[in-house]
Amino acid sequence: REIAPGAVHVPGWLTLDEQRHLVDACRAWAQGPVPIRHTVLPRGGVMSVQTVCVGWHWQPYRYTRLAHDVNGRQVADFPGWLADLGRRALSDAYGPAARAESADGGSTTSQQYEPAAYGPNAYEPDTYEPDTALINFYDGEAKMGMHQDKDEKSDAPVVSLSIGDACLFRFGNPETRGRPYTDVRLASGDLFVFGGPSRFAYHGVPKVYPGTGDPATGLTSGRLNLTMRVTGLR
Ligand code: MD5
Ligand code: FE
Repeated sequence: REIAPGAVHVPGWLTLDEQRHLVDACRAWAQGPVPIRHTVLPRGGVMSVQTVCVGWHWQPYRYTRLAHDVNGRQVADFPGWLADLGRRALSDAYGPAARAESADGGSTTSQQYEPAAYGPNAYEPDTYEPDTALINFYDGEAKMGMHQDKDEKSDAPVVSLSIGDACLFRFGNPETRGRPYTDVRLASGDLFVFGGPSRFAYHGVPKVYPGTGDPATGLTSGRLNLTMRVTGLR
């Protein structure tokens, strides 16, 4: 499950109920106050992915309170329940049990674990205060090229939740857009946390696998990805 130091994949982390709740919330955010849209990049390119933001609005390549590039309105507030979910995600991915597990090969008897390894916030689930979420919707053809997420002025971890169709997720390295990288299939309900040395790694989504989602989530086609971040802004 630890793909690289600080990069932890937890398959099937969300229950079906939690996935349904997130789909409902994302559907509401997609309607407004700032509707979901294909982001237009500064050089005129249009992203195939559709994005809606909560807390802070991401307009490439900065965060603002108002969506100047869409309708000028303020995005929805970042809800407390979502921050709680983010803290639970960090604690499950990085917490004592997870650390004991990776340290002693899965035995739960070990109570010895390394304290926070990768800087302030990284492995301190209780103090994690995400203030923005980017919600990406991928139809069957959408993809995301290899990039780094470096518009946040914080090195706190990013929590990523996937719902709906599975995808091919390409986890690279912090140095180059190219190899070496590790390909991981992300399915509905999966959690991925990127912290420590993996926080600024290149990554992308080369393809979505249409028809692989469970309609019981409430999403009948496409892939939803919600990432929580700390902008470091105020
Ligand atoms: C997605 N979203 O599946 C991905 C999941 C984005 C984006 O890439 O920028 O909206 S987030 C994956 C991620 C975030 C932060 C750091 C790293 C990966 N990483 O270091 O690999 O729609
Ligand atoms: Fe990204």
